[in-house]
Amino acid sequence: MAEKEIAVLPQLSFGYKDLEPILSQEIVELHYLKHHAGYVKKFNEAVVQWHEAEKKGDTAKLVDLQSALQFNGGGHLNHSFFWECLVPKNKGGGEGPKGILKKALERDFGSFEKFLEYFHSLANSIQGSGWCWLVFNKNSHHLGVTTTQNHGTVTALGLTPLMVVDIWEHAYYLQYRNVRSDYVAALSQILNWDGIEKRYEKALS
Ligand code: MN3
Repeated sequence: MAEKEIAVLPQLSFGYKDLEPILSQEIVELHYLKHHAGYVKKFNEAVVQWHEAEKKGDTAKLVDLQSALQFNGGGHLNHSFFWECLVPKNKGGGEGPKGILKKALERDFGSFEKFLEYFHSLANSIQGSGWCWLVFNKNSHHLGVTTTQNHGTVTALGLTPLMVVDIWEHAYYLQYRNVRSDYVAALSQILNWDGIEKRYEKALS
């Protein structure tokens, strides 16, 4: 065993029920306690195997472990970030950005509403499972919307993540069935724009 597990399931800043009616308690509980916790467990197991293979000098095993590390580690990081992007409706969820992020969204997308429209269209266009992101590009100094497949991360693409939405069926199927677009539209009502704006300010500094 490794001395200490590297990935740890983070505390949520809200209760399982607090995102209702947008996300049911059942969805949040399963998503957090089964799916996210599962990625944490499998990532930590892969790290232990990595250390064993390293000790043995087993190159083939090290190479084979790459995809488990990326998939489960990306799953853990992306879910941790997703939870941070959410806040209950009665605590400011969905209230759009007010300061410099509002101006930047207007500059890069025309308006906050047009940004949401574009974000929703890309989220709805993902084939299979993935994530839809609002990112900041430090080279161009512009905001962008991008998607990753499975548990791909945007840091791997050199982008700074500002906000993400989970577009795996497990994120919505129990409540929204096959109508992903309803889930994506409803989720806008619990996005934590205060936090997203703070992240943008930090990315600029
Ligand atoms: Mn998920």
